[in-house]
Amino acid sequence: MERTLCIIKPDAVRLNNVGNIVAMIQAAGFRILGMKLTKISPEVAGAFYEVHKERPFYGELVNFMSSGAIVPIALEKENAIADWRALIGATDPAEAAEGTIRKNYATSKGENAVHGSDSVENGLREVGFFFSESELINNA
Ligand code: 3AN
Repeated sequence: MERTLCIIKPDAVRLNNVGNIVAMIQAAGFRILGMKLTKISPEVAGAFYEVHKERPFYGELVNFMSSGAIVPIALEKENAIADWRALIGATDPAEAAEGTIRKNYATSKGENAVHGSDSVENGLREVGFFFSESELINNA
């Protein structure tokens, strides 16, 4: 079993797409271990995206991710990392395949509806960033 962190980003929350995205998550067979509606400060967003600190879009990304409510969701599934990235689609919604979350709900490369962890190691680390182990429901 692998874990990945989904974050429903402020654009998708503002457009009332939380329910639609959760429905796609559940239809694809992911188990939801934890889910919360929250808002993060620029400092917390900056810490979460620390790996992108040198990228030109870092400031924009931090501003966007702290601009409104987000919904972090801890997901578990066999092959969760690759399967979640396949379900969310390409970073740029213009390149995302039909039937993917970003194709359906993302507006641009920066405001692209959802986050997904990029490795098994980062999946565990990122789930831990938003959830303590005692908050996760492991026996549903
Ligand atoms: P992904 O989210 O598909 O793993 P990454 O890891 O390349 O993509 O980028 C992390 C986040 O940074 C993206 N989800 C997106 O919000 C933002 N981002 C990536 N590329 C750009 C860009 N060219 N302009 C603005 N924001 C970007």
